[in-house]
Amino acid sequence: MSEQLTLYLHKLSPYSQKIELALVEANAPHRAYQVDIFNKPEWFASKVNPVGKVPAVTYGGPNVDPEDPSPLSAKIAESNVVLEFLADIYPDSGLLPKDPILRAKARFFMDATTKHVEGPFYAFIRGLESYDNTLKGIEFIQGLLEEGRDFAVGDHYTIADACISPHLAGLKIVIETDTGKFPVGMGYKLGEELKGPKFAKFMKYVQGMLDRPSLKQTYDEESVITLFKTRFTERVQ
Ligand SMILES: N[C@@H](CCC(=O)N[C@@H](CS)C(=O)NCC(=O)O)C(=O)O
Repeated sequence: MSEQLTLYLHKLSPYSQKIELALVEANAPHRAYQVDIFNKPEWFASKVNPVGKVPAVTYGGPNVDPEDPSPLSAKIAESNVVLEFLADIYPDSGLLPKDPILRAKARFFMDATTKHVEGPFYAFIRGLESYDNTLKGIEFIQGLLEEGRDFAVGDHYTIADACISPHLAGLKIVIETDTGKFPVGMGYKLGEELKGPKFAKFMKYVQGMLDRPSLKQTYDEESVITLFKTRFTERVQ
């Protein structure tokens, strides 16, 4: 029998969704516990993740109430670390390829996503910088994609795809609804840039990721749009 795995998440957190995607793609049995991140229970930081953020997982130990995790289970946090962990405990899932070169490429893709897309993209949504760095990051990611392939690396869904997909879903919202603290129209303008021939390979990859059943199963677009609209309301006119 496999070890118990409990995922602590928030339904609208892109970092949590990375883990849900990997779990669904690996068909991995697990229990999910929703943490109210706006009113966090005291036990969460003291017993699960000292940093107090989702996602986090407990692994192993007895099957207990998620609100009272066992000291015998391992506690693992940071979405990219958890993704690697899932690939380790499900070595036959394809979450990481077997080939060491492709494994390195998947890790490089994750690192590039975190540094060059995630950071600039959320800075843009928050109205802290223009979309120039986001576009540069997307160009960098596009350069890593191989023509004619559906996935970030190799010919199978990996943690590299899980790492970027929630951000691609957020990007879709921004370019289709212009929601964010950036000056009015900049979300649409970013969309126009991305729809040009220069970004055709990236946009094909985006569509493939957004069409996956795992994405649809783990994502509530309307609620994320509402969250974006309420969190990112004061706009530069
Ligand atoms: N670098 C972290 C970021 C996690 C993160 O920022 N989680 C947010 C939700 S999207 C959170 O838990 N916020 C609650 C808080 O900071 O108190 C990761 O990749 O796991």
